[in-house]
Amino acid sequence: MADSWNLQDDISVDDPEIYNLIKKEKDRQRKGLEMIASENFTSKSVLQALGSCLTNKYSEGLPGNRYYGGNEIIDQVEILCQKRALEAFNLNPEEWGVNVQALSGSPANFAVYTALVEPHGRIMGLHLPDGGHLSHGFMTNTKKVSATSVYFESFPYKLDPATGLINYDELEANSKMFLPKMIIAGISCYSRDLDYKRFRKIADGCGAYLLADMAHVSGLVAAGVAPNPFEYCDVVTTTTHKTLRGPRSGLIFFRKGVRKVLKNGNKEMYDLEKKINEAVFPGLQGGPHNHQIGAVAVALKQAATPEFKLYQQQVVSNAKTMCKCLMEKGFHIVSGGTDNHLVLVDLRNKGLDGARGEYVLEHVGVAVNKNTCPGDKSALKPSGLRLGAPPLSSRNLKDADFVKVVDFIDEAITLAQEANKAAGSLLKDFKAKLDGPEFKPKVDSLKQRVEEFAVGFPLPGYDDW
Ligand code: DSN
Repeated sequence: MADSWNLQDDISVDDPEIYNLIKKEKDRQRKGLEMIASENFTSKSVLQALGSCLTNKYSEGLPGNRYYGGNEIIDQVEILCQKRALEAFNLNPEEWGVNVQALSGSPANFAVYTALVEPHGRIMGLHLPDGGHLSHGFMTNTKKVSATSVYFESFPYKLDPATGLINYDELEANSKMFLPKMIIAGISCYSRDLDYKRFRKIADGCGAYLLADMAHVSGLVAAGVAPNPFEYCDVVTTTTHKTLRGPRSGLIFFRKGVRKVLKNGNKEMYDLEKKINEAVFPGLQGGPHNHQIGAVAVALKQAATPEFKLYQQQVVSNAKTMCKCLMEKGFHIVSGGTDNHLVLVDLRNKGLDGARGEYVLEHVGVAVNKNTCPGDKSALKPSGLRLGAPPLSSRNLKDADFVKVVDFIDEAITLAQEANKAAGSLLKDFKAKLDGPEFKPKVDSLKQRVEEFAVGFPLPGYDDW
């Protein structure tokens, strides 16, 4: 016993309630098919770093300049994490720096706005119902939903509903009138590559900073299978737990050195580093989460390996196979395809909406999320489903396995269509019908087959719990 509180140093004894809930969640993850596009299964080494003594230490400040003593080892952890972050994206430390202390993606974005946009300054991000993220400034006509829209003035850009692609022309025209201080090139649900070069031209046309929020695609970027935002952007943020396959955390990359050469030959220098570092701490956060920083460092080491590149290539291949199979089965795919790790399915031609699709899939052990599609009137009543390939690719599913996964999805959606026809228009009647005697046996049988299939693919992480 290493603890004077009569603890047994074994969670199963010290806290059986939480232990059993963790076991149940592990079982759910193992027996189901996780297809949330923003999730992944991280490695055991990352989990080991997360569960380490690094969590015990306060270290406000930056390496070499802390407000607390005893940080000589923590400094080394953070410096190594910074070094690996720059290496993972092939960045020259003379041209780019990185802050690794942001607790996750939304705090990272808010820190960037706090640093570079004055209170109530203007920003433009992709509209949330069109595939943008809350933290890019989402608000409705009745509510400023995200703090970003409370403290900054946000004007969204949108998709062309006919093509499902970003309407860059409209963004350009609106940016010339709105004159934002910052344009955000980033997505939460958009299956096509972003045209960072075009974003740069638009930002230059209105004198804005260009921020890429590459959270969804950062693993693909590190592996060179998605366009590289660093070529064109001033600042790049990312979470570390999506395609990057690390722990939950956030990174902020910022440019250093010459911003532009003026007409008179003088150089305008970037001044982002101090502003961004100070916005993170002391501006918005206290002590960094050192266990996360250590675990991010572990993930970034993995991201520099040839195996990681192969994994990301497989993620994209799996997403494309999933997309093709869905289309062959009559599903409508927004934008007509995918370039990355996700597929957005519009269920309107199936007579269903996202809530019904998500419900039936959850009941057969397939985890997805309902998502808005172009033309949806409300973010609260989305027509589609977002399906992602990263988590199942981490369980080593290949293209042929995704063909089978689509068969399961199609079978579930067909059940939902039948239940919906029999139920009438209310969601609660649909749920009752699906859970009732006519459909429950069919749902349970499909869940059983999904489970038998899923357990054939081991989960990364701890084997014992
Ligand atoms: N929940 C993540 C996503 O799905 O994009 C980010 O907030």
